[in-house]
Amino acid sequence: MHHVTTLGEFIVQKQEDFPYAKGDLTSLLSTIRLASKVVNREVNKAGLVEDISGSSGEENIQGEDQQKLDIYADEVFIAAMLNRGEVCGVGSEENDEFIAFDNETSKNGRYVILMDPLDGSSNIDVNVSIGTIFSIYRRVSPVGEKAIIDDFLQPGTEQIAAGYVIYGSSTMLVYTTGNGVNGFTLDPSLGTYCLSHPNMRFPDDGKIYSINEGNYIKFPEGVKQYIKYCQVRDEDTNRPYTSRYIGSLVADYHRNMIKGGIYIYPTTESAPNGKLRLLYENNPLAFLAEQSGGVATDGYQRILTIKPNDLHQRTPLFIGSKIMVAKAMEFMKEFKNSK
Ligand code: AHM
Ligand code: MG
Repeated sequence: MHHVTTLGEFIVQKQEDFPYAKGDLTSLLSTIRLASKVVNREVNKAGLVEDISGSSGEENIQGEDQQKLDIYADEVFIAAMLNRGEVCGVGSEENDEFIAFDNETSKNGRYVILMDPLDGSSNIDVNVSIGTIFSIYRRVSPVGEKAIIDDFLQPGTEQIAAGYVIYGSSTMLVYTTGNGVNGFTLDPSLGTYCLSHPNMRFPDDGKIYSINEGNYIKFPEGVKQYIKYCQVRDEDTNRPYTSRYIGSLVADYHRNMIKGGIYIYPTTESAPNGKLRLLYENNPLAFLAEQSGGVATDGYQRILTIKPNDLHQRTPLFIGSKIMVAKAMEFMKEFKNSK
């Protein structure tokens, strides 16, 4: 049998690279690994078991329908964090306020985590890929006390680690601690994540553009012009490009990071800040993109330097291969003042 590096081994090896670190980030990554397997088990049963599919009948703070699996995943991750004590608080797309853990072990946790426990959840009931996205920061409040809002409202440049789990045709966990991006595929027969995609690199250029073109008439002029550019034939630049849109950010991002491409969720007339959330979706994916050689902006500026002022803040997202994002930003600049 050839040697396979498991995620557990890999996390420990990386800990050995930082002999003076206390090891709690290592344990936190192990907590995420474990919780993701629990969620994966339920995701794989969607369609078979009545009580996990479909709408819960509740709405989140953004007025969006919550699926039963959204809530289940949220509870699993929060319970895992609470029980293991590495983090002092959790901010989740599914909860109006952040949760500050109130037990002694957690109050001594040095990290906070922000997450979208189940992204792309409208795809659950139709057996299309969905994901979990997470982002880890060092707290700014004193260790030993309860977490405060400032622990969560840090710019993305302060992230210590970020990643996602994609529940796709196979389940993968992809993460960075600021030293490149590595991907692990879950071997379902062993229940173990194995290093399958070491040192993932975003191709500098690509042929795929991903955007919900149903919203076309509501897009800013720069985006409309960029879409036209993608569709025009030009052999030198490999156009026309291919349009691919799953509607699960994690899955669209993952494909583009492997094949080369751009994902855009711009502002629209009805969503003046776009749809996606800075803290739960855009920052973690921006960190992964930059760590793999890609780029992430809001159309004009780097996502990671935006200073958040609200837990559920939204920003537009232009993320992907650097040549493609640069071109889209040229159009945004050129047509900035067009109606
Ligand atoms: P969610 O967090 O409520 O699942 O919403 C985020 C999802 C992304 O995964 C996806 O890229 C986007 O919403 C799709 O939105 P739209 O249907 O407007 O294209
Ligand atoms: Mg989401």
